[in-house]
This record gives sequence, C-alpha cells and structure tokens, in this order.
Amino acid sequence: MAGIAVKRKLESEDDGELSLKVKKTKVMSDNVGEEGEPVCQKILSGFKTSSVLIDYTREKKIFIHGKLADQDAVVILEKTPFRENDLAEVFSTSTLKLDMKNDIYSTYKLRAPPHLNEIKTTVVCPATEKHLNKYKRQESFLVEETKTDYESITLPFIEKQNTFSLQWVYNILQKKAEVERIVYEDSDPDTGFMLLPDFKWDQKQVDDLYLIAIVHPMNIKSLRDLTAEHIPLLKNILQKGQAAILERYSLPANKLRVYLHYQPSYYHLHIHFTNLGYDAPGCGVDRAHLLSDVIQNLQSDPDYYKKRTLYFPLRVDDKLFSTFKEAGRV
Ligand code: M7G
Repeated sequence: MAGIAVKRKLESEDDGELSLKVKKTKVMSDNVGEEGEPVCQKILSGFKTSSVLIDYTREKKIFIHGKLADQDAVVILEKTPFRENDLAEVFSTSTLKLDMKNDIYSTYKLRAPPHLNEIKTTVVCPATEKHLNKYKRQESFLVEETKTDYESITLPFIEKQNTFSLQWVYNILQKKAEVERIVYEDSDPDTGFMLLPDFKWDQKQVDDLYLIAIVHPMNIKSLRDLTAEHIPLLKNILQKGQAAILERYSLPANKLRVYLHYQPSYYHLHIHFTNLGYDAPGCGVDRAHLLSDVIQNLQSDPDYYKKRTLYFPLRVDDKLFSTFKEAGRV
C-alpha cells in the first residue's frame, strides 16, 4: 500500500512531465525547435547513426554514437520500468497478438498505447571524445593510486582540465538549469547543497530512485580533498538529504544507498542517493564509497583521504589511464 501511495504522489506531482519540459527547453534553446512543437521527435528524425557504442540487452538500454546537424552526439535509449498504477490501463487498452499456445501456456505481443510505452531518451550534443569513450564498451583495469600518485599524476591531470566540463553543475548551482527539479536546497556557502534528480532517473517510480546532492563550496574536487573540516558539510548532506527524500518520496534512510564515486567523472563534489533495492550503475565496491564510512574515516583521521592508497577502475581509452601508464603505474 505504501509503495502505491508513493507512486501516486509521484504521478500527481507529474515530475516525469516536468523533467521532459526541462529537457525540451534545454534542447530548444540549444537547437532549432520552435515553441510547442514535438521537439524530441524533430531532433531525432535528423539523427544519423554512426555506431552502437554499447548495447545492454538485459537492461534494455542502448548507447548510440551519431551525428545531429553535423555535430557528434550520443543518444541513450532506455526502456523504463513498469508502473503498478498503469497496469489497469495497460490491460484495458492494449491489443494482443498471439505468438504461440500450448496447453496452459501462451505468449503474445502486447501493443500498449504510446503513453504507456515511453522510451527514456538522453541526448548529449555536441558530444566530445571523452563522452564517446565514457559510453563505449571497453576493457577496464583496477588502478592503485597512492598519495604520491595522486599528487604527481591525478591532480596535475585534473588541473590541466583534461576532465569533463562542469558547466552543467554551475548551471544548477546558479539556478540557470533544472530549477524546477530541485528537491531540496540548503544555501549555506560552507555546508549547503542542492538535491535534485540525477538525469539517469525518469522520476516515474521510486524503485530506481536516483538523486544527486551538489555541494555549494566550489573548491572540493573529490574524495581526495576531504578532511575533518568537511565533516559538518557531509553530515548536513546525509541528514537533510535523507529527510528530504523521506518527505518527498516516502523512502526512509535505511532504504537509501548514499555514496561518492572515486574517481568521479565530474570534479565538483557531489553525493549519489539511490534506492537500496536498485542496482544503480556505479554502486559497486570498486567505485562507490559510502558517505557514512567517509564521515567515520575522517572522524578517526582528519587526513584519511589525503594519505590513503585508493583503488578504482579505469577504462583503457580513459586519458587518466594513459597517464598512469606513462608514469609506469599500471
Ligand atoms: P560521477 O560520479 O561524477 O560520474 O557522477 P558518473 O557519471 O561516471 O557516475 C555524476 C552524476 O551526475 C551521474 O550520476 C550523472 O548521471 C549525473 N549527471 C550528469 N549530468 C551531465 C547531469 C545533468 O546535466 N543533470 C543532472 N541532474 N545529473 C547529471
């Protein structure tokens, strides 16, 4: 019952539509769409596929590289989970085509109305070589990064701006994008953050809930920069993030996985909040560090993350991997 209530709440607030609107506005302002037109349809009709970067048949998700108006683009198509609230409409409005029948067993192709059969679509355009590498299937290796490796290899690499642009993060912090999607905000410059849905989540069901908290302080690149002075910030994010998610989505703290990535893709500190029951991409032990553990480690040693050897996977085409290789560290 509780689950159904949450789903109703999500739908009554119509956040799915909201996220689509935001996406539309962004695409329209960057591209050619006119007000009121079916912009997505128009944009993707001009998409020319170059290659499939990766095809996850089990997750029903495909990453495609192609051209949009002569610019490199990545399009991600993903079939979305079923929603309990839609089932009655699915059964009453869909048509069924029989595939086979044998004794008590039969299989069909069900054709549901388009609004019950949406495909979550993410467009990155223009996509850089880094994006193509990020989404391409490739071999990964576990890398060992000592304190010295961080100072002599990783930090100079980040400072040379070899990493992904943070423009989308600044747009959120300055309220130039995704403003309607903010779930919770604490505007304190030292301990404050913005909590909003990760763009991987379509907000239609809490089963795959995924939010990110982006911190207001501008000088924390990653886990490596954290010291005991950041404990108030981290505790604030954990407590207020959990409370906001409980209030908005009725998901209690003990149903949440709250963690940081190391290495992250974007070097401005952010925390991932995902539903514990959802096997979110990147939640494995090779990349995810539980926020509660991070807080405790800093409480026991203020410079824990400055000193520790950290391990993480890197893909072979990742420039940071080449840099570690050139330094003879892999
Ligand atoms: P990360 O640990 O730096 O890298 O997390 P990862 O992408 O390799 O996990 C960044 C998080 O920000 C990811 O979960 C992304 O899905 C999410 N994200 C990325 N972009 C570009 C956006 C965006 O424009 N809006 C929102 N809401 N989330 C984003």
